[in-house]
Amino acid sequence: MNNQNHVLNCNRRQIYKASSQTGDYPAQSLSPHCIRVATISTQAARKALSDLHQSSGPVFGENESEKQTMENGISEKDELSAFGKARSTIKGEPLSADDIKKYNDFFKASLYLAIGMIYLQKNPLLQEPLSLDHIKKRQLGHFGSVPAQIFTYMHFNRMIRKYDLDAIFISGPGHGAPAVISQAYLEGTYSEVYPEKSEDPAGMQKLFHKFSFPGGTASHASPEVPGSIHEGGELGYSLSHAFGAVFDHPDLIALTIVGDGEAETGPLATSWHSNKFLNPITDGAVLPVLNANQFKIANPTILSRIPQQELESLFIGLGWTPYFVSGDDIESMHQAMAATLEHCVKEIKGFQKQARDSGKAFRPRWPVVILRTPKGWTAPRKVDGHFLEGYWRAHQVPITTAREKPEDLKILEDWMRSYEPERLFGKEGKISPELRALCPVGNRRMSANPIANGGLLRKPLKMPNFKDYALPVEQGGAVHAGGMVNFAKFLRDIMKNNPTNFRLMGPDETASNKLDTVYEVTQKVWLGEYAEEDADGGHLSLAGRVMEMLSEHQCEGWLEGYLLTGGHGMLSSYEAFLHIIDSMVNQHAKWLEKTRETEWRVRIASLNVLAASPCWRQDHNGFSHASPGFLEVVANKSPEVVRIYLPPDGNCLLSVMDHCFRSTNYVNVIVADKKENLQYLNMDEAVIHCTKGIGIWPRYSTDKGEEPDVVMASCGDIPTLESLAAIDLLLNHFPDLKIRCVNVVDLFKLISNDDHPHGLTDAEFDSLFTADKPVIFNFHAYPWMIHKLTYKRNGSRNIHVKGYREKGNIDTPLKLAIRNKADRFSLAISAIDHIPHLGNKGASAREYLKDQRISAQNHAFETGEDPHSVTEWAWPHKGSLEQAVGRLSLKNPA
Ligand SMILES: Cc1ncc(C[n+]2csc(CCOP(=O)(O)OP(=O)(O)O)c2C)c(N)n1
Ligand SMILES: [Mg+2]
Repeated sequence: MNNQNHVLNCNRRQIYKASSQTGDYPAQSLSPHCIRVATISTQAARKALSDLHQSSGPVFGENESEKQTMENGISEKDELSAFGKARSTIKGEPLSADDIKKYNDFFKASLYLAIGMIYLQKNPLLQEPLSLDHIKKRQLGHFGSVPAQIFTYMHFNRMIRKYDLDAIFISGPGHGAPAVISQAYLEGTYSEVYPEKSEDPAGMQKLFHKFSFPGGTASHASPEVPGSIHEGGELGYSLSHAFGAVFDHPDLIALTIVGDGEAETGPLATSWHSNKFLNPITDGAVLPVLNANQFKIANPTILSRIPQQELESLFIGLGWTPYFVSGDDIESMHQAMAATLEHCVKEIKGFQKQARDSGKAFRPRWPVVILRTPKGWTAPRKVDGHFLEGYWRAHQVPITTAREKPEDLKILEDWMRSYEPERLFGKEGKISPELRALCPVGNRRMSANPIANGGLLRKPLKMPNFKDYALPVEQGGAVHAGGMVNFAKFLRDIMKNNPTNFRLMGPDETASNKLDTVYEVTQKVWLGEYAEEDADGGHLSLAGRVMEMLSEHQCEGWLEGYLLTGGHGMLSSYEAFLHIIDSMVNQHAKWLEKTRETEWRVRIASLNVLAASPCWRQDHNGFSHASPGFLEVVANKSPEVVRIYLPPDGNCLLSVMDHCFRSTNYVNVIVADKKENLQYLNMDEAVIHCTKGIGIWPRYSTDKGEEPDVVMASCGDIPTLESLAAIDLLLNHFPDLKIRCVNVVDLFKLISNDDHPHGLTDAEFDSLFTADKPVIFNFHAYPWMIHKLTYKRNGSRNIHVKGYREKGNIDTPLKLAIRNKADRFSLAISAIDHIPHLGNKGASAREYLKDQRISAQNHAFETGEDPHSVTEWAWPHKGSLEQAVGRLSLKNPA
């Protein structure tokens, strides 16, 4: 029987046995051709599933008395237990008795530090009997997640040393920060970065005291934690960050703890599919360790309460090879974990070698470890008659009554002493050189890996000159062009110039957002199966710089991970569905804000989010696709890290994007329509306008050197169009009106300079908007946002904002604007209403404009289109001043 047939005829369990016994890895014995490998793997998975169906036994808890004994002699119920001697898919005892002793000591030392961080403010080595004075008044932190994270981290250190691996650690349940901090401390990195937390009793006391304490360290794997790129405060993004980190870092392994609670979140649940986007030649690998510690804050977790075979099948279905390690017996668990991680590392290396030697990328069934350990492993099993270890009560501070009950203080002390701090740290408060030797050295320490301080690796992009892509605009307001299609050429050349450090993410919308010109230089990475039709414009490839998965979460998470490890990129998405990642962008902005206070963190490339397909052009999709509220979420973040740009036309879009791609440590949100629109500024004018961020447009103004009667302001491409059309309407009726046209590109120009570094001073603001004249402001998003930004300004009461008011359906563009009172007629009417001296003189014009508005609506209802006069509207050929003078002379011939 040849190797392929052998694999075809095995079920999963047999494959494990064969591979663990022979040290052979299934993929190495398979054809290197990717499609063939995928087919074989699929068949193996189908076989496993059909075995499962035939053997469907009782569901856990359904039939407790009837203990079903399985192939391995373990009952199904026992298999789900986190207790007992180690049970593992991979057998083997790679550790000597001496190794085990050392690993056990290291485990205890790290656990002691973790529990010390939660409780102690004095007596760090328990050299004195524990008293209330030694315990923090307010104990904060989480223990439940800690032991398994420490256990995994330290066992992977053995792999790093043995195979000289380049690795980082991602803590999915980041609330287990005591795990990563204690490891960084034991590796020496923590004291190098924070010298006051030295490796001696005084430094240890500071480490403990300042953990989760005002002015101290966060209780999550926040930016202050060396080696972290993932805070894990908001659960769900560990795997997508991990994948983002390994893209284009072919030697990197991201060891990633996934909480079994975290695994229930939408983003995490779908992130397992990231394996279909990872190229084993050019990318590194992610080794996920699902910590099935059985509980969340106060509930069991789903994945720990389904039969093991079901869980195994789930992972097979997701394209992974699951390896179980279950139990709490420390000695056997050390052996099982050591053997399993070694097997996984060899498997990863084997797959990579196969792909790299052959030059043929394929999708291996990457390994995943499912680590079933008790939550709060090594804590007392019961306190005050309640379960602690192995139950959700271990989630946060495990014993909360130590200050109130002397007997509980004693339990705490006994528990802490069980980790033997005096023996392991000695009087000097430092672990022995033998224990330290378990850690890698220098940058191989996961806490010191420069990749986790991505700014160190970031190289500025090789940027083409954006002016070379200028749209010719000889006559402002008269030329129609596709600004987005044009920007795509610039983007294409950025991607061409930067083939290994720029990625474009999109939830199936790159083409829809008119960015598909990039496919001239790169394709969409796709490690799934291929079909005949894909050759017909599918743009799929085993290697490509565009990443499309219909999950805004994955696109955003990948991009964040990529930026945090030195890359550059952009996410384009329909504006409305950016709300799906409100929370992720929120968290990333918080991360950036914190890194500003973390001096050793080097600035990373900005997160560029292009909100395309905006609310004003949703003629075919309708109401569901019109939601411009993402801007508000972003605007609430720290002003130091967020920027919002609304370029009014194609040349401004180029100028803005050039700026964003060069910037660092920001979240840049850029809003731009993808359709053909009027162009207003030539490239030189656009550069000046975008540099200022806000300005008067003289070509569309009639107030030169005089007090304006009204300021017609706009922000956003479509709102600018309607505002200019409104100016034209007004001048048709009132040729001698002094109108000032102001356009805003950089939204934060509006806010006070006390509140945002881009904000105008009051004097600057007044000189543009006046302190006393009416301002009719047409805004892209919800109108209240402009009121919020300008409420402190002198003339704030005179600012009348139009914008998206949550009205819509299948509308023509003008009809949609009318519904929201942001159309040219409504804007002109509003101007008439607010210009005091027009008074009754405005009545006939007002009536005329109302009539026009009704006719335009009727036209839309009857024909499904806007009137020609609207769709073909262009700014009259002369500048507005000359135009007005011309109209005046027609009205009053000399
Ligand atoms: C998205 C999100 N929802 C809710 C929470 C609140 N929360 C913090 S920890 C936790 C339970 C986590 O359980 P698990 O992932 O199993 O981690 P463990 O502590 O067991 O390692 C929850 C619900 C959160 N941090 N993030
Ligand atoms: Mg859990």
